Amino acid sequence: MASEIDNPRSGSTTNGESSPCPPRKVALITGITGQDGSYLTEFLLDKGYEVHGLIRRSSNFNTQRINHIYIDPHNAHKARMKLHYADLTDASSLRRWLDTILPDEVYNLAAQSHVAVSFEIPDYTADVVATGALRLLEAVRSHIAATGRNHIRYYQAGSSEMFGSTPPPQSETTPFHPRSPYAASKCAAHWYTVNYREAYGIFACNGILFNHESPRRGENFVTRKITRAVGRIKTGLQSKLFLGNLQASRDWGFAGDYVEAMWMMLQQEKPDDYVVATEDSHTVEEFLQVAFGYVGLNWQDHVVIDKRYFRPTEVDNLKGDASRAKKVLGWKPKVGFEQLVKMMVDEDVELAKREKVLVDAGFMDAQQQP
Ligand code: NDP
Ligand code: GDR
Repeated sequence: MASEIDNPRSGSTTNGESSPCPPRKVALITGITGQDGSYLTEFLLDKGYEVHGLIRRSSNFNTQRINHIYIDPHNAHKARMKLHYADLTDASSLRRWLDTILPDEVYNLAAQSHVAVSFEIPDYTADVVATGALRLLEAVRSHIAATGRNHIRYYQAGSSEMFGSTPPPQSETTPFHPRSPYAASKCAAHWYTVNYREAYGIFACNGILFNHESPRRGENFVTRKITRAVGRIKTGLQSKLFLGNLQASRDWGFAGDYVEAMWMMLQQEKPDDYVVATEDSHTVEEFLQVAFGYVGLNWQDHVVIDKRYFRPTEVDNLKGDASRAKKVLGWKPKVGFEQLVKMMVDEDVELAKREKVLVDAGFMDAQQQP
């Protein structure tokens, strides 16, 4: 699915005709196949951008979240989203695509983003999340030095996990106290980004985003794990849901709202770092209550606590203070907690109904669970 690209700076439209319009803005996104990458791509395409995504090789297709906006590159005049093979662990690929694509904006969303998994594969997590960000920043720096394209802007996907055990409310001035290899790696990426801004004058921003969810959320994050289970229990495909710590609190927003904040940061006069959050926090147990209650189920009848899902060190309480983003960017979330949970449950009930058709027809094993 990865494509050869046209040169977006050729001064002509993608169908080869000359155009009096200024050239489209060009964005380069790492992590385009992830939850945020898919929403950001839709958002930027709507704004008229040409979007280039770096995808990594996998033995199965990993483009499910963006298939609906993919246009075969053989219809090059229609395709404004293009995909290229690269990897945050491969510095040469990053520099090569920067030199070829000539982006105006670079969004670094790629990560081994699962906190619990980062305890299992800490070395790899650091390589992708910390050193990967450094590789991309260095590629941007050397690209600017070689081409003089110093208008290029860089977004780093930072995380509320960096605050770790520091009590809420957490803002841009709250000290970091990371509680996992993932969070420590995000802290390193944060400071690399600050350093490249200060040392080389690169327009680089850290978005410190609190948890954001959607029907496209990976199925092993707690919100989606719960809403998938609600759908499957409701349709009779599953009866139990195994979870870990139900007392952790998170500031959960909608991913579609949060990608707009990423873009807004790069439209400012000066680069800066911003907390993006709803300023509203709920426990995992409260999420369970809303999700199960919405379809008339009692979560206590189905949830089983499994020690396997507890982490060596937990982040107990995250609740953001997004005053700077509200004041400077004019950003505010549109989707609240209950609306978010219901949106995810609605989609997962529909998904479970489709699964049931396959199970009933003998094409799928009902025991298969995320
Ligand atoms: P996902 O896990 O859904 O997506 C991660 C993306 O990174 C995928 O496209 C994945 O590719 C890609 N990726 C992983 N490893 C590599 C690699 N070595 N080289 C290139 N690409 C790679 O994450 P989200 O969309 O939820 O999050 C986006 C970013 O924001 C991440 O950096 C995450 O850490 C950060 N973040 C997320 C928050 C959230 O609540 N969602 C909150 C704060 C920060 P593949 O599809 O092949 O696996
Ligand atoms: P988080 O999200 O660690 O906040 O990181 P996750 O949904 O994995 O966990 C949230 C809380 O739920 C508790 N929990 C469980 N978590 C999972 N995954 N599975 C379970 O069965 C389970 N039971 C209880 C966890 O202990 C935790 O307290 C997400 C990721 O998107 C990061 O990349 C991002 O940086 C942060 O959000 C902000």
